[in-house]
Amino acid sequence: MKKRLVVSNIGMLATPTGNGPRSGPRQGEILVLEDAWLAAEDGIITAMGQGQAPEDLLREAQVLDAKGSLVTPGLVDAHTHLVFGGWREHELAMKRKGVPYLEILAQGGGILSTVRMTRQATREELVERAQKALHTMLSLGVTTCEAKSGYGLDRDTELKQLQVMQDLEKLQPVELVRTFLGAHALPVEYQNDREGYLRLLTQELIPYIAKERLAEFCDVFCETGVFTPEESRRILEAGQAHGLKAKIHTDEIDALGGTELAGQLHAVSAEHLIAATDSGIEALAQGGTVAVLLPATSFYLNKPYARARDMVQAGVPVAVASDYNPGSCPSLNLQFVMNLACWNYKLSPQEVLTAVTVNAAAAVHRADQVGTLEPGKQADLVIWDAPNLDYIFYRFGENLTRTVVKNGIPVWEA
Ligand code: IZC
Ligand code: ZN
Repeated sequence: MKKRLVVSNIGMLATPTGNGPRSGPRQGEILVLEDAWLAAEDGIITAMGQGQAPEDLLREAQVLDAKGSLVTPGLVDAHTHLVFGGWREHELAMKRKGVPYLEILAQGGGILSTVRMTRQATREELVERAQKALHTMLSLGVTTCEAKSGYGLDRDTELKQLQVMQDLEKLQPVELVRTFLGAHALPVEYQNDREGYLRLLTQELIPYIAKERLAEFCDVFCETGVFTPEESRRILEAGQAHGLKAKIHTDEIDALGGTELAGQLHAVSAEHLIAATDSGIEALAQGGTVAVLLPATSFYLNKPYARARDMVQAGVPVAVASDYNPGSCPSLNLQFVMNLACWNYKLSPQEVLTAVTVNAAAAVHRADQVGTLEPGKQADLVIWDAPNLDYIFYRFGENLTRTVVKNGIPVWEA
């Protein structure tokens, strides 16, 4: 027999609609149903409507009473460095003195410090640390999460990180999307042999990871002192040739041309974009690339905020994500990220809701499955301790979820 869930007594159901990214004025168009209900069978939404939920649906259903509250799709965190071997609080004093992020990296700290810790950690230790983070994310409303490798920078540790993500899929309810980020930094062993590392990535690791289906995306950190746009092109094209879809970290600090590259390659997403220029924004619009903006990183690095309004204006679909990592964003709180997006990107609550649901789903190639509440989509949703959409942007700094549902199953309760 089918397992049925009915969410009744919804004060406001707010959701974007459709199976793809929403851009321009459509980014802010949300379907709002007041006094609503929603039904799911075997984890898939089958019906929704207004007024009392139909009697025949309520029979033999698990009923969740929303008590007049707001219901939205489950949140999608489209950019995280979830699996890492340790924190970098030892860099706090340096950061407070104003030593720049790239200088800490050039001195062998930053990403390279996390690489040392991640190489030393066992698979079990990495699973335990990431599982704890996922539990907190889930409590904050996140039901799908992208996760990047990139703290191994050698064959065994990169594979270990991706395998940890596979392990986590079986241990907890948050759905993971795996990204290979072997091009996160040049490892110390290859400091005098860039070409050797590029060959390792493009000729060995990418083909193997694609063949074993260990990742769905290939990503590169295109930045001053890290990988050039030419090197990024080589890596992403190798990924695409083997079936790994392209993502790129670009214009986080300097605009080198990585954003234009993203558009040219029709990358699924380009991420950070703090320093993006007009030509970069135009390229994203042309390429159909989702801009994944990370406002908590601007907050933490004390940097400007990406030009979100200009991107919406130019017709680029904007997603917003956490960038959870031990260096530039040691926070996984997507609700805080939503507040920042509202205040510092000047996006409306409706635009931000789209940015953390269907546009984030599009950035991880899942928009036909998650990111909206509509028949046929997965029943991933949040019942908020809030009466309407404005409320969750107006409050900040504490968790406002009441119940989180993944695939039709309540998996977290306040
Ligand atoms: O560990 O510093 N920007 N990669 C690119 C990061 C931030 C994560 C880190
Ligand atoms: Zn990142």
